[in-house]
Amino acid sequence: MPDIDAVKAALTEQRIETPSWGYGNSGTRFKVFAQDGVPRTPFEKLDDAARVHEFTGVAPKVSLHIPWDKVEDYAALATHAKERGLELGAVNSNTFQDDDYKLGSVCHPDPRVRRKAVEHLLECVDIMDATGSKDLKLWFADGTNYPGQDDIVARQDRLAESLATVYQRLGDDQRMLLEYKFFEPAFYTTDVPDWGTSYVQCLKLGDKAQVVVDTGHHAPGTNIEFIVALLLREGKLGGFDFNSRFYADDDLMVGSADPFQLFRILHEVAKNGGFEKETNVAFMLDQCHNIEAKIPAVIRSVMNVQEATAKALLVDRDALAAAQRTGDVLTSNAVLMDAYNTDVRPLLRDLREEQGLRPDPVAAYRASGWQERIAAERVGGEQAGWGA
Ligand code: PSV
Ligand code: MN
Repeated sequence: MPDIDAVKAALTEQRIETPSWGYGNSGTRFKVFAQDGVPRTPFEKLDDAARVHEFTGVAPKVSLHIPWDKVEDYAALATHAKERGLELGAVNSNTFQDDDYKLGSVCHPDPRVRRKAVEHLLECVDIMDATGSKDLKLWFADGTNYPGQDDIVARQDRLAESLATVYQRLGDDQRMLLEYKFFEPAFYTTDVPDWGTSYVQCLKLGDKAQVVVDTGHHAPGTNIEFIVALLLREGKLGGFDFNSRFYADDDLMVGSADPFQLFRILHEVAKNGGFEKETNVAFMLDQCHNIEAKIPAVIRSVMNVQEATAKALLVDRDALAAAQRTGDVLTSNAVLMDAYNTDVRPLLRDLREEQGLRPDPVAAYRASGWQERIAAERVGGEQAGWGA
């Protein structure tokens, strides 16, 4: 049986990075519903992220999105983070909200547009230098809508050339994390649609390029844990963008749609060394809270990752390996299900109390008065949201 102290130690060391855009207004293409107290600046987003860390103890890192989080002085933003016990995490590029990018960015047929996109990515690395961020996270909206619209292979070549330019610019301790998504906004071809395409591009670039698995970016029924196991085996899993989906890229709270899938993914992470510091897997959230209160939703999401992690760490791996060796299908499956069916909430409550935290982070946040305070104080100005 797994040693409970070792499980608790691993849970204490786990770090879950939250996205700056999760604190801002968001919605669908039909409507963005504004909420009271939403941050107006990247500094205020960090103030909210600090509450998530205060009540969970495991969320000190915040991913930025450029230009949504553009500021005059990035060192000042990093200091603001540090003063609140936070660090700035991955810098996410944005090459999808400019008219020039109608036919793509780094894969665009026009070299001028490709250059413009690459310049933006290089600017993101400059920002990383100023903030101390280690990861450049790339998601490209590039693709085509109609058969014949562009040359599939030529677009891969342009992608490779653009990425190589940015790769050369990375510092020794900086990484490039290449995300894939099977469709949307392009509907016929997407230039990085799957883990294989991302992997092939990263392999050519070198060790500092790794794949990001956004759990919402697969066709229904895809076995995501298989992809995770395979990437870990190849040393190419850079991190996760966690969220839940029912239909498309829904960006709902992680673990809400399919907690069993999240457990299966984290079991492969645990089994294949993905929780070891040296493996350097970034556990990030990529979510939008369109109708629910944002800060408690981020807290809930962090807790969902913790619960699935605890269950994954509780798998009796010796018993599992023994059953697998003897081809005992039923026992193998039962060992896994025993861990999944364990109620880990008491363990996590105890752990929080041992760390001087309140056992129920959402209740603690609600009782803190922060929500009322920001609703009263953050009046005037422009609330952060898509494109801001
Ligand atoms: C768009 O699909 C997306 O959700 C990607 O997953 C990125 O990680 C995120 O937006 C931020 O650009
Ligand atoms: Mn993502």
